[in-house]
Amino acid sequence: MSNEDDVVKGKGPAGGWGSLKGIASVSVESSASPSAMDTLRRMNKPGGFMCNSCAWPKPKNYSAFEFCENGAKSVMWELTRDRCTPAFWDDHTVHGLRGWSDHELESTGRLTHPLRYNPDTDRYEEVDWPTAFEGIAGELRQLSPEQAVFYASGHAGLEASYLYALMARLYGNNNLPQSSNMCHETTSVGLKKVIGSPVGTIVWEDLEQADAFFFFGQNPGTNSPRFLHPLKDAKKRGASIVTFNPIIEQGLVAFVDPQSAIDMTTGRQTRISDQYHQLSSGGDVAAIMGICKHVIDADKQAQNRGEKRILDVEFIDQHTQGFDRFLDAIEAADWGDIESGSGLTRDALKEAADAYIRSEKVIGVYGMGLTQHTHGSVNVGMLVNLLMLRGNIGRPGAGVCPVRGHSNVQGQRTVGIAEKADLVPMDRLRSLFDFDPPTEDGVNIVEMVEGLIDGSVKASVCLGGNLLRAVPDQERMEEHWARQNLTVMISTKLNRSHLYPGKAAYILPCLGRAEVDQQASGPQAISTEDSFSMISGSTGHREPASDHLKSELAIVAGIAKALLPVNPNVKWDEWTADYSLVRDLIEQTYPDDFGDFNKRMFQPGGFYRGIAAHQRIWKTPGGKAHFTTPEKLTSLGFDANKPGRYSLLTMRSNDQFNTTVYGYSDRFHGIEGTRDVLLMNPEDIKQAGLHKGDTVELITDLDDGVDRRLGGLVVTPYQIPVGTVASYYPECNVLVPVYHHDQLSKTPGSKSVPVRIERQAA
Ligand SMILES: Nc1nc2c(c(=O)[nH]1)N[C@H]1C(S)=C(S)[C@@H](COP(=O)(O)OP(=O)(O)OC[C@H]3O[C@@H](n4cnc5c(=O)[nH]c(N)nc54)[C@H](O)[C@@H]3O)O[C@H]1N2
Ligand SMILES: Nc1nc2c(c(=O)[nH]1)N[C@H]1C(S)=C(S)[C@@H](COP(=O)(O)OP(=O)(O)OC[C@H]3O[C@@H](n4cnc5c(=O)[nH]c(N)nc54)[C@H](O)[C@@H]3O)O[C@H]1N2
Ligand SMILES: [Mo]
Repeated sequence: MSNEDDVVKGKGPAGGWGSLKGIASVSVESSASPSAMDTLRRMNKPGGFMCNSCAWPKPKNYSAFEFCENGAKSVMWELTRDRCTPAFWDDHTVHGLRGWSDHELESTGRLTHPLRYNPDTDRYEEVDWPTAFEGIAGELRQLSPEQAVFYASGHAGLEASYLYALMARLYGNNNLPQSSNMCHETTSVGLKKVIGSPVGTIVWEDLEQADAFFFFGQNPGTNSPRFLHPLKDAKKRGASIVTFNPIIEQGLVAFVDPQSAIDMTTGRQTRISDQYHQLSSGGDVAAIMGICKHVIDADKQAQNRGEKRILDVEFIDQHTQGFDRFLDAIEAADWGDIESGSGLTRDALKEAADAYIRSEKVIGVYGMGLTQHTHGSVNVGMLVNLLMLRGNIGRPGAGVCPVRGHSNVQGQRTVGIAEKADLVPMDRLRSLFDFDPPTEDGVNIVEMVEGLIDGSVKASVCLGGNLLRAVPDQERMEEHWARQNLTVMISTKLNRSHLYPGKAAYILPCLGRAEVDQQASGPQAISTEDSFSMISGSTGHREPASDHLKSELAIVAGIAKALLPVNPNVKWDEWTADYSLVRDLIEQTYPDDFGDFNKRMFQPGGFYRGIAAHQRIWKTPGGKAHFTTPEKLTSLGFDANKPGRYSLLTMRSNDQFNTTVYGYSDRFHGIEGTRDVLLMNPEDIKQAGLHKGDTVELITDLDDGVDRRLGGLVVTPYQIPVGTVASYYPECNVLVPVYHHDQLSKTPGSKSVPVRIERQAA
């Protein structure tokens, strides 16, 4: 790096006083009520409510404060005393609000009343619930079922999600795309392809036994901070942590436990990563190939010396297929290609391989850094290859750990929010509800976007989320979105998706997870599934933000009842009155996963729904786990060596949850007061004839006739590999072409977008 002093660096450690300050600042910003702290104490514990932020599991033996900076911010944000009432629209028009930032829109506070858009005044106006339900149903009834889409962001609980999927199928389609289509669809498809299970294989106890954690493109400090506690414990018992990430993430460097009085007063830090490999964007296939090559070498040497094999030959023989072909590819792989593809040296990869070989039990952790690439599924397959060489799947202390995003994103898939018909037990639905479920696959997000562009999608119902801001090709999408006959958003806060209303448009405000959900039979609990497939009950205790809110389940049932013909087996009112009846239906539909659902949902730590690959049962064609052989040593879908082209990685700040921007302090990345930055290696800055502080525009470097650009970004020298640049999501979504996605799962390639850079007048 040319001038070390100039390089912006993150401020660590993760946790510590920084995290308490972070919570405090959101508490002030969001004007959370003073009693919010009491609510936080109930979080993630039996009898309390489950965090509405990420899907990281809860331990059985919980501590006094079983929450993190991230979760606390998310709850405070929900418990704000600010309200966005119908009177807000006296002063604002929909078009006028388009100039507002994501932060400003959500800062208006909780939505309080159902609203309908009035095109004559360009404002949303209060509407009563029955009128809203009838209006929505009327629009949907005029369409043929394939023209409407039912999106879900991973917030809503299992009960509401089950009914939402049922509503779509009774209406007549499987158009049930979900936020995971932009996220871990690579896992749902790519991991399932190789091990037969679409989710991770580890459970909490495995975290307590692992000898090593290999992190590929997952950032626990920002995105799943409670993970840092088991990592701290792992370090105490001498486990190794090896990280592959283009960016230095503070949470993977050091941690001060905010729950430990001693650590907090002495500032005692736990060093997290023993090795930190700053590979190039999209360099994982090459990096893992290099590690595998070293492992194979070590195995040969062990054989020559007559020592114990390094490979788990028995596992490979009994449990896998495709090994010989993969072995040929390892032998054939050229070190020059591995080094240039990964941006790492042969020696660095040897160091990683040595740690891998030394460790009996290894967990491979991954996130968006693997999934969001043109060849994201190949990445996932490669990580599984590495783990399988030494039998590191389906035994205690070992396994694959995709860290999921939204708190119930995995669970929604489990209970039927799936666009692929064969993932759903349609026969059971047929016999339970006496109808013919649709057999054709529905659309995923990419196909929905294509349908919006070509006009075949005419109505969108959104159970949570901010889809229009989260999707690729976002700017192009806005005009198409607004051309729909109907847009319906079930939301807690105002966001950008509300500002492009369809010809008929409704915002339906719902209860938050921490709030009391009072129904005819009494207060209701809901349930969620975490990243380890544990199901937990959740009970809200707070007074609702407004008397006019309905629960997500009641809203879904309200629309469904207005929309669908009467069916004696379909009892929307009874189900709304008593959610335990819905859990009975879930149990009847998925008896293997949800036995004794109502009885077990409040078990500390939740109940395990059981994952086949965890027990080395491979639900693949052939009944074995598959080694996969990559065609190329990169997960990029473009030539990264073209002069003037960079690979753009879209990143998250620790002051945001997806499109919800709490504030402008990203201390872990050392960026304060702005999000309009472009992180670049100092060498790249020099090469491009730029200087620190220049204002530049990013232009998507693909020749498809569409001009995609994002300006106003300030050049910021950063510790990031040459050729890789970074800027924030969701702002960068205007740059991601909709067809730029993982080949297998269609997950958008948001971590490697080919861009060029142009200087702008300041
Ligand atoms: N505070 C907070 N928490 C969140 C969220 C949030 O926005 N804010 N979002 C939630 C959701 S929905 C999700 S899905 C998860 C996302 O959580 P993560 O999966 O951690 O997602 P990201 O932070 O987008 O990316 C992870 C890491 O990948 C690295 N990376 C980028 N490109 C590459 C690459 O080519 N190779 C490798 N090895 N690494 C790469 C990035 O530098 C980053 O550190 O977090 C959830 N939790
Ligand atoms: N370039 C780029 N694009 C990305 C990503 C990336 O890394 N880079 N990440 C992708 C990922 S991983 C994901 S998961 C998607 C996220 O996409 P979404 O899930 O669609 O977006 P969120 O920002 O999580 O949604 C925020 C909104 O949800 C609503 N909300 C909050 N809580 C609740 C609740 O309890 N109930 C209901 N009904 N609504 C609620 C609020 O109105 C809030 O404005 O974005 C994807 N897009
Ligand atoms: Mo996500």
